[in-house]
Amino acid sequence: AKGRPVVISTWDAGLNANRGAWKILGPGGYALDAVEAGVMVTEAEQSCCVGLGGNPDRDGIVTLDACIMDDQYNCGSVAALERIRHPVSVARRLMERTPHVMLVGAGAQQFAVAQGFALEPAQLSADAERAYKEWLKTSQYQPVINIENSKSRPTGPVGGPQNHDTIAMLAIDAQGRLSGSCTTSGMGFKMRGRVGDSPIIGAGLFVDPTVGAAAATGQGEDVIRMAGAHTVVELMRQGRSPQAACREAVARIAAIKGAKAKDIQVAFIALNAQGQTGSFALQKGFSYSLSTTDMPVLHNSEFLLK
Ligand code: SD4
Repeated sequence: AKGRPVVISTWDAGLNANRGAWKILGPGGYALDAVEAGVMVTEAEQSCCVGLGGNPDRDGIVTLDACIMDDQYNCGSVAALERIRHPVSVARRLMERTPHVMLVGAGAQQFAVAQGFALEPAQLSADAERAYKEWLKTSQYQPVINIENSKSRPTGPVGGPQNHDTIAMLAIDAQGRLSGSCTTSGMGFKMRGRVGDSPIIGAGLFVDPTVGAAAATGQGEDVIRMAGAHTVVELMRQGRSPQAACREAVARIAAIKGAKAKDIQVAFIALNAQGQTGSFALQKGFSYSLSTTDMPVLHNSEFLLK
């Protein structure tokens, strides 16, 4: 529906990302441009979990996952992409300039370079280097709820968000066009080649312009197994509010996991075609950033396990 623009994104990193998106949405720009520019802000920040400053896989290599989807069922995705600063832009280029939806690993990097994206040094950020050395002491793969590695990354960037994670963003522009994006370095110290939900259309992100959009963060494997973002959109299609749809999807994951639900975090954000938003998490601690003006507001999400 035509009206005021809205942007919703995951975690506190979403505040800066939303500001980036609003520069485009505020003056009447296109939602797709906004969700790309928005998460590019986070990709460029030094953080544990998004972009080249992120924590590496267990072999010490940073591999990035990202995707984007517009208001006409077009989508693009890259997974296990190395040494490229803005994976979301590579995903968009793939969507717009090729007949394909998804490229992975060396092929994704080859495409990016051919499109003029710079091949960055393979070097880890200082924080990631420290976290990786710490992790190597035990080499245990145990994701920490909410922030897979806040304990190993206590010192965030100066002035930057300390607590952030995968960024997913959904936007509707003044003309009522919906778009979404998602970008991450994935779970810290993951197995080499592991791909999470974030670059998988229908799991980490889904946009149906006639219904709404949804995105996920948290333990990607558990989002993939129930087609998370697509499930949220289908629940909205059946008449649920964005909030109720997110809650029902989280409840489904909790039912699938049973007693193990307490060991993971998953969360969804949603935005319907009328501009209404919702969010729901499995555990306490998920926050999301919402913009309906140029001043983004951080909200604590409702959650299931009390
Ligand atoms: C993944 N969903 O790779 C992402 C990471 C994330 O909280 O959101 N972590 O599984």
